[in-house]
Amino acid sequence: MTKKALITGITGQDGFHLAELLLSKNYEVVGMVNRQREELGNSLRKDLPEVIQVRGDLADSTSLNGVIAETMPDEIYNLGAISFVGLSFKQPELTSNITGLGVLRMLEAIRSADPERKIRFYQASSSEMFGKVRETPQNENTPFHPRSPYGVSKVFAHHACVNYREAYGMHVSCGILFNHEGERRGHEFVTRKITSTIAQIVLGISDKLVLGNIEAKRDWGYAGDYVEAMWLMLQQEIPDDYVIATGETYSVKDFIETAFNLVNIQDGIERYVKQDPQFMRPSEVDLLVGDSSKAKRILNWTPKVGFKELVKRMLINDLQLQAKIHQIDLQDVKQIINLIDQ
Ligand code: G4F
Repeated sequence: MTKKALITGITGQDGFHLAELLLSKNYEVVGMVNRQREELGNSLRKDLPEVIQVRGDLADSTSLNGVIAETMPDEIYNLGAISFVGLSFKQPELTSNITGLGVLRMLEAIRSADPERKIRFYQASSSEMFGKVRETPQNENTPFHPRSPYGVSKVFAHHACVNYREAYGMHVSCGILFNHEGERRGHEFVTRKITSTIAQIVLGISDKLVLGNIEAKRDWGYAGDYVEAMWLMLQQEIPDDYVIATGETYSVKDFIETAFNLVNIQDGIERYVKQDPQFMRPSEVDLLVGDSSKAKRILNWTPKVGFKELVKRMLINDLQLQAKIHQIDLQDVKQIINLIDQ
């Protein structure tokens, strides 16, 4: 029988990869889009026309009740959030409302629409919850110490999920996902900012890369690998929480150096990187590295794309994109891409 999945945050990076995966598994995929994201919804319609789009907003329980009652999906993946940590310092209330309370609204809507507890719910928890880390590497039992309004909201949402699982017997699983990137990453995130600016530098369109703290270390994986873990979590009879990570950590500086090296630019950091305090955060997460051995043991999940391959994919994608935007002959760009791909 065809399964039906509802995805919130369908217009984001993970929403796209997950929808693609579920469609390949013959799911009927319903994506929830809010009014502010209508334009992105239209472009998703071109890329993935099979996805049925419904209007709903995590800030509005009435709309959530309606979406769930109308669709009655087998699985719900809650990827919707204000997901940019930097912005959460500027809009803490909005972030708490969507990223934190929005999850409670979803849980309540499911609880009343599905008394038989048939719906399985996935919550996008985050490694930002570990914040000022208490141990390294971080696993499912590491205490939380969030360092941003975003992290605080994710901790609230995570605890609400655990509570609804325990109190009402709901099938709720949380994926504590470490940073995951790729060709569809938003330009506000550091990896995409780096690869798109370096692509511009290579093509002579830009001459500087302006960043904040480049010493911060992250465990960076590929988004396409991580959505598979989300799906695997909801295929388990017993709901649970899982850390999803590569187990390797690199600084922002390492990311920049790797990207410059791939296009054969020596001393790229000295020549092009400028620091601007506007990109610094009032409190920073200095080091993240995850231990995903539980996911490996129970879900049989391991990441496939390594760090260098991730940087390569993002850089090639941005070179092609920038060439198209600036009407640069693709033949010239192909030579650079061949160099990267060696
Ligand atoms: O790319 P970022 O903005 O990602 P961050 O803050 O680690 O959060 C991402 O991963 C989380 C999982 O751990 C998700 F929950 C969250 O939704 C998001 O996907 O920043 C990475 C690092 C930070 O330390 C930041 O201070 O890069 C540093 N950075 C330095 N210059 C910068 C910049 N970040 C951004 N976005 N822009 C800069 O110019």
